[in-house]
Amino acid sequence: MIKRFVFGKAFDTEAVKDKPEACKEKIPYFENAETSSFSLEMDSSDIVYGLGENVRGINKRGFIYESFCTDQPEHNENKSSLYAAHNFFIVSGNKKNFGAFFDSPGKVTFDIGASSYSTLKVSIENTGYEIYIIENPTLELIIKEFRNLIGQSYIPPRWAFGIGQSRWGYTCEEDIRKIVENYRKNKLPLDMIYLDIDYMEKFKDFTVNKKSFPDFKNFVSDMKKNSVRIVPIIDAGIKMEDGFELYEEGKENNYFCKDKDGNDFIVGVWPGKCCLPDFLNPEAREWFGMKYKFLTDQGIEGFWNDMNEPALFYSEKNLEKVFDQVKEMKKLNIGLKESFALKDTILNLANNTDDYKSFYHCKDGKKIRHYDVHNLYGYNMTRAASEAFEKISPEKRILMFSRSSCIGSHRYGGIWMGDNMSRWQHILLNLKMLSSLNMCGFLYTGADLGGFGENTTEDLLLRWYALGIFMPLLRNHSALGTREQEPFRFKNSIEKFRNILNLRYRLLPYIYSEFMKAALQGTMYASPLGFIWSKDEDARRTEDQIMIGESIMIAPVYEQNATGRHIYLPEEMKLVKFKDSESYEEKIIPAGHNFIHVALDEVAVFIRKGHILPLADNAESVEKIDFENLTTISFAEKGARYELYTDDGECRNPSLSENLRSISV
Ligand code: MIG
Repeated sequence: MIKRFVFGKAFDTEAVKDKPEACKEKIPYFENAETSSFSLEMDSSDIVYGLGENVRGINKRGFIYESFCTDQPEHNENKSSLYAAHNFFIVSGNKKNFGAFFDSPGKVTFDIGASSYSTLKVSIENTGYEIYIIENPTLELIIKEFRNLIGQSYIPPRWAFGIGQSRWGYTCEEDIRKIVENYRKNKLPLDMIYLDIDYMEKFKDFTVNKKSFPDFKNFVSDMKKNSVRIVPIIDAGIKMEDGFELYEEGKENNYFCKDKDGNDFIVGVWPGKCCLPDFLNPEAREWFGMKYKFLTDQGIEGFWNDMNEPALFYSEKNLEKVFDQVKEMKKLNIGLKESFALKDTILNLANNTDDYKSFYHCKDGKKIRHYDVHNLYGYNMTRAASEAFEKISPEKRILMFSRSSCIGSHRYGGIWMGDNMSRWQHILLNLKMLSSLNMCGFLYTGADLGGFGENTTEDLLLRWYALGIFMPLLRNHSALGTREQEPFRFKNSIEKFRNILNLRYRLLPYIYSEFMKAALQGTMYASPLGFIWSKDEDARRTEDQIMIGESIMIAPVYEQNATGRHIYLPEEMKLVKFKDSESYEEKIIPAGHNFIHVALDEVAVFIRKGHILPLADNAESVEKIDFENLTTISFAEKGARYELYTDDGECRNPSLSENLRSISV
């Protein structure tokens, strides 16, 4: 059951489409002693799930999280905000089992037992907001009801479940042709190559650099003949440049965010000085969205939206101030205090709170301060694209995922997990994030495999793929200046990589099927063990294993030089160790605590009792997968069945019931 509580006059985030009647009674569970602050007492049995894209555990207890979308490249334990605002959590324990969604577009702070381990306190900065409380006997039902409330998750085209290769540093056609050639030559499957900012002309959105891509349309079509889709990046900031059509149109029609005096607000991002499209203004949204057509007209079928927190290197006004301050400081004898002050002055240039407080949106003729609706920016950029895609491509799905997001934008696109680093701890972080994101409606998601920042190593990349092949969005991406990390760079291990990557395509019918069921039924694609074995205390406390769909559990190795790992099985399961994509070992593992060996070139999967894992043959791209002739590995009696979802992979309104097919053993 869902109850809606309204406080003050809330800005409509449109996270919820059909709002239930507001309740007049007092909000349950929480004490609302101070204005805009809600607290509740937790006992030792309470686990707090949710909050989507954040650091730390599946159980969020013991830290303060802040919803304020931030370009945060350090995904460390001490970071309260990443790129998203996912204000939904579940408290689950002996005496409580409910979900809570704090629908507010501004800053919200979740002190989940940090200040006091037994107190959960939510503080909302805005005075108007809505809260939804969802009560149900099971976690699965809470999720279903919440997901039904916020609407169906975004569904990408099926080819977007293939393998993608990306790198900030591919600049021209030849770079990309070489990458594709290497993939194909080494028999590594591939479906997508991503274009980062260097494909543009001077980092201008909706332009293609003619020198590096003399015939872009032809290039895109060539790649597609080889079953490779080109997926370009789009940035939030628009370069201020006289004569640049996008800029001129935005300026002329007042489609940009304004300062307090009504002038275009000027910020610095990649192209230098930029203006920010006002994505909260429906007209501006439509205008920006239709610009994607410049690229779809050239055969592009997918995009990623970046820097849309929005990330600001500086604002023009603040930059002037900082230059003055630094000049002043020149006169000082720079000692301890002054040296810190100098550093802070410079560091505060980027993503400055005062800057977020000094520009405005316009909606329905009303001026709205950006800071108060900050978390809706990336959301509405994604929405701009998605709404346009319905017109541009009414029959076929278009791939869209974003860096910044907020509950609501899960209907319009997926997200990637942002700028992680080539660190072992990030494998585990990405695993935990995956299930937390599913709770909040984000299903099409994945991490930069190998790590975005810093230099990867062969073993790290192999282990990361062993998790990544289960993520709906599977992309190897890295930053400019870091070690090149395409699988074929590791000459002595190409076969190992080939085996792991091939396995993705063998698993793809299952992954797609489970993804589609989760999207169409509002369920989890990747879920914590506690969601299934909710009475099993060890299962509830397991933070490094997750279920992928109904049939399998994964337990990736995330420590360097480990030969295997500890696992906990709530019940007897069948371990399948894939050695290469064709041969595997099977073994029944009893319930309880176990240690299993998993070599660097193996992938371990646990099949749940009574369940079936369907597998396709190897294929070099998604379109070459034979979805008709599947084999199975099962841990089930004769007669057991698996309902496989298949469709044409592109239709916009897929139906669950019409696309299920029984596979039995
Ligand atoms: O400030 O476009 O997260 O994936 O490669 C960096 C360059 C801007 C951040 C994205 C990353 C991308 C990079 N971008």
